[in-house]
Amino acid sequence: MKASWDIFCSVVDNYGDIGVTWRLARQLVAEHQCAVRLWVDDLRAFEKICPEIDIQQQRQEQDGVEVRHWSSQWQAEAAADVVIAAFACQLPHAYMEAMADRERAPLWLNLDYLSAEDWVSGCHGLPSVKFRGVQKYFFFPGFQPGTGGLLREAGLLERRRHFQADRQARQDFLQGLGVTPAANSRLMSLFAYENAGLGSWLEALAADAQPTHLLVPEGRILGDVQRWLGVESLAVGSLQVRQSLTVQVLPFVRQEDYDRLLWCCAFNAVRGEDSFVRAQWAGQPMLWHIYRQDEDIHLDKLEAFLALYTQALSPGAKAAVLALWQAWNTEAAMAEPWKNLLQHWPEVTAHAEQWCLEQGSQADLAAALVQFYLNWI
Ligand code: TRH
Repeated sequence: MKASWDIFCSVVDNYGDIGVTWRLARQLVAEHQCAVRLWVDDLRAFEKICPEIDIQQQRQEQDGVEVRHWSSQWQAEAAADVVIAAFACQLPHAYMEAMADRERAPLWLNLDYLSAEDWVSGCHGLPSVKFRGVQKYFFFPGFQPGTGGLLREAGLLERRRHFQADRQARQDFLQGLGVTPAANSRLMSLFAYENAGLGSWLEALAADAQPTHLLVPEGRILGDVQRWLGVESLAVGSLQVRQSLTVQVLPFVRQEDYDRLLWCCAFNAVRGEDSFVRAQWAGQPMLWHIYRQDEDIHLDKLEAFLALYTQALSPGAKAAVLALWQAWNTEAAMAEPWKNLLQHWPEVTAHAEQWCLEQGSQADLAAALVQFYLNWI
């Protein structure tokens, strides 16, 4: 009999919570034949990354996943064999009682935030709290052996390479979004939180000898883009040219298309957690805008990732990547770090693919979760 899985997703803000859990739910169904219910408290956020979601439905099926609206009026439900609380969300009390009432207790996991910090492999898989005899465990995604790994669907890297090698497929995809970059321009994407450093970066791109076509999905960074352009409004579809720089605002696309967008670009600025991982699978140079946390603790996470990511780079390229990422995440001036990165472009590009290969050789997060369950029973 198929193991049943319940994944609980509380959308705190943005799209990372639903982005990660939706990906995981689909993969468990498609690749591990699990019966998955995904409980989501904000179907509107879900709809943004998966337009088929009907926000009126309490219960619907998408890609083999039973999607349930997790509303404040909890109806009694039997607990599944495996229960995942994503990002430390609090399960309904009645559901926890149902877990404890099962003849055989379920495997209860907290799927944590992604971090490259050293302590992660030491804490991955450790027991956490107990509820009426039901033990909860920490499950940490990560980049190093001994962690839960990263979400990566079977065949993803092959599909990505195939697409990147197919000029027509890329062209068709971009045309579908209304994007027709000039042949000699550098295509880049920009998905980020508000950032006061953006203006100096756009300035440098505009003054560059090589043209840049910058694709900006609608979202939080648009205000900064608009200010720099000096325009009254900036809607989806807007296209603005300033010297060498073309800025184009894109609609928020479905999750699969966002992958393709990343695959088309020579450089991707990403944020949060899920787009950050997807940019790594794109095998192209990237820039991460990390999700800000109190007392700047996110900067430790940033440094931990950078230490790993830049390990194999030459001293010059390493310094260039560090300077650019640190400037972006402290909202400092971006022009000099960007120009410096361009000096190391071939090395940084080759390294992005190498990093992707290394990460891709490890077990993926869904497979690691299933293995954890099999070991546990
Ligand atoms: O939206 P985010 O900023 O989410 C954040 C982070 O996960 C953060 O760690 C968390 O604490 C906070 O939410 C609550 O960035 P992230 O993680 O990249 O999620 C964005 C999702 O949106 C991702 O799954 C990709 C998807 N996406 C689309 O589907 N279409 C688009 O056009 C774009 C730009 C993104």
